[in-house]
Amino acid sequence: MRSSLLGVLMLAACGCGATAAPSGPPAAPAPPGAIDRAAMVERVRGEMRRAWAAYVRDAWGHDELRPVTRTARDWYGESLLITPVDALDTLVMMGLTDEATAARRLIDERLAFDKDITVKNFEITIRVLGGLLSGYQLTGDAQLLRLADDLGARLLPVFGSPTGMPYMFVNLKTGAVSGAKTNPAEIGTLVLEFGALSKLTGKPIYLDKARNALVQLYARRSKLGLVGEEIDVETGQWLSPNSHVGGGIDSYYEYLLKGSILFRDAELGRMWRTSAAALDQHLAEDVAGGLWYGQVDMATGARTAAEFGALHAFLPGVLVLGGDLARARRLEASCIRMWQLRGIEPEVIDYRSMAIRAPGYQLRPEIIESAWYLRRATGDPQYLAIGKMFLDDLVAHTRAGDGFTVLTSVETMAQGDLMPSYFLAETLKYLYLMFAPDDAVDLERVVFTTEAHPLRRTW
Ligand code: DMJ
Repeated sequence: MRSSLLGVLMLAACGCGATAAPSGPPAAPAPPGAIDRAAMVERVRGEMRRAWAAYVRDAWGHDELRPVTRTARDWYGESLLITPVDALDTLVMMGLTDEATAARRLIDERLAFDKDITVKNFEITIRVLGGLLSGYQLTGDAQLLRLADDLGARLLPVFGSPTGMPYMFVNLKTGAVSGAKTNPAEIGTLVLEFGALSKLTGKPIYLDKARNALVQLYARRSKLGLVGEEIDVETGQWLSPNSHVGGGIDSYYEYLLKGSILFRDAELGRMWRTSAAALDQHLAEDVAGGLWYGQVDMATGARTAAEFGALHAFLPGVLVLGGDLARARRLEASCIRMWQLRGIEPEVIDYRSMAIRAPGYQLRPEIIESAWYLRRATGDPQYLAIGKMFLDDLVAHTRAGDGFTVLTSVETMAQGDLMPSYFLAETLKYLYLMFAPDDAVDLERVVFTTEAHPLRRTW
């Protein structure tokens, strides 16, 4: 079903067929003037169609595809259809109508949550709850909202801690919770999905619980305005003072700002501005003319490391949304430098020595997402050239059969064997948006979740 939200794009037949290139020194981006946006839209759309077809052929009905061995992976022994749910809105947005219909039918007919499995609340919220909600808004299929409501009710027990901050895990059948030691990202990256569920079902409890968790976490920030890496939701005590914008913390900051935009929530907006000022003051660091955000002790501000990586690369996009274009541009330039070290970004580098600390690449979208926000906000065509570079490099190094796979090392380009669901939900979606006409998405009313699910303010 074609999206009423995203408008009709002029899309023709698949233009896929790029072949693997030999690895070598990283390529420089093409001159911006040479980018044919319509042709790039077709290329990305072709890659999506092909990767989806690989999932259908080798992992249909399962959570994720292992594209090298052409086998399937289920996270919890039985499938929650994570890839179809995560990918549905991308298929709709790209106008891949037959594929979207097949995904939607599979979800309608087979997805059920009355299962005796213990799931990670954060991952199931961002991938499954978020995917059901955006799928519902894009297709009008009421079964998707019913499923979201059922899932939301089964996840709610996580908020039953003494502090109101969520436990990490919950059993979908029994409601038993576990995992009191958790982190800001898992606590603070729920308000968009739970909040939208409240607005669409008329049940305020979801928004109330998720928003309170965010407020409780913020209330425990240090005197410097920073949060640490690990906290106990039963005692409210910090277990790690390590403060940064990478994995385990990242999307907490993202949801302060995006929650304020989607729900027109002035208090969340103030919380974002206070936090962003603390990040700029204590984490940001200029090294050889480049801007980076490293690691400090949340209480003292003492620097503990100078590490940056693929997950940190969400920040330029959020800075764009927050109105700080200058920092966003400079930080994205650093991210691109990181990508060009080897022609694909590593998971973690030391930005002072530019040494690679963790060499894998998990098919992550963040650097592309940020480039898209910058392209939209600045109109600067250099981001189109950079988008093409990202796609060329992905095709050259991460294509596996008809799918794409993670790399165990960007130094050797050795491939692992997994196509994470977010590659279809996020990585290919942001590449598509990079080249698609800007009226494809109305950013005045649509907020993309951390998993790139577009939620539309209809309330
Ligand atoms: C996705 O599941 C989400 O973007 C999350 O916020 C971070 N990790 C992956 C992508 O890297």
